[in-house]
Amino acid sequence: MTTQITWCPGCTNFAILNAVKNIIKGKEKEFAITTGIGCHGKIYDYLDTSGVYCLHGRTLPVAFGIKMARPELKVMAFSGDGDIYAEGISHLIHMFRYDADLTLVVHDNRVFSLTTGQPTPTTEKGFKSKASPQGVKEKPLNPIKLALASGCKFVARASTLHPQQLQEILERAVEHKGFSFVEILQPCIIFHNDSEMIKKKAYKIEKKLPYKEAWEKACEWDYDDGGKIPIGIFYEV
Ligand SMILES: Cc1ncc(C[n+]2csc(CCOP(=O)(O)OP(=O)(O)O)c2C)c(N)n1
Ligand code: SF4
Repeated sequence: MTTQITWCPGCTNFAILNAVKNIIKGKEKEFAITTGIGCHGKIYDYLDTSGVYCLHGRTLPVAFGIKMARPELKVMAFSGDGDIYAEGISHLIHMFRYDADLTLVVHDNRVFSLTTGQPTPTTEKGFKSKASPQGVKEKPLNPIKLALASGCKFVARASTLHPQQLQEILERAVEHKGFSFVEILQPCIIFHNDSEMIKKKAYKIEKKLPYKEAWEKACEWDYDDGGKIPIGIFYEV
């Protein structure tokens, strides 16, 4: 049973919800989902599938447990950037190594949105908020580089501003045998609206890349100023 939607009107999470709905439509019983805690986690309430609404940062170990117990299910884990790159980072690195057959979907809005906009590991330097009044001092984490360096065999970046491509990437990720990692740029229109910057800088990855070129592409944009933003599948083996 689905519940009343409490995302802000116009929230870019709707693009992810629509893509996932299209993918699982008519096959709801073949899927199980897990989520972290945050705005992203509400996707659990809006999909008609079985699953677990997990503790903050723990979407992956629970998804892994479901996959071990019910290997015939397609398992999708949802997370926010705060959820997986801060609280859940150790699970993520080990999941890259374990290569369990499940898909991680990261709604990366580059802030902790549900708790009103504190910076996360992917927030750019200089970002001011109630929790960082003098601006963020640290260089952001580049999750694409982390995935490639950790041996992940399906590494992709999508964007809610490119919904058709987003759905295609998610479809490929779900079909992939092994762990698939989809980092989605999902601007929070209330606390971190970088939609214009993404629109201006995004371009599509057109061809399959060998590892070295995937790494070079991942380095083009380090979640800070400068650089074009490649969107697509960086690496797939
Ligand atoms: C262990 C723990 N620490 C902190 C919180 C408070 N908390 C709830 S939601 C949230 C922010 C989630 O941010 P993110 O994962 O980026 O998801 P978003 O809301 O941006 O989708 C935090 C810090 C919590 N629920 N549990
Ligand atoms: S706070 Fe941001 S991410 Fe959360 S529902 Fe509103 S627009 Fe969406």
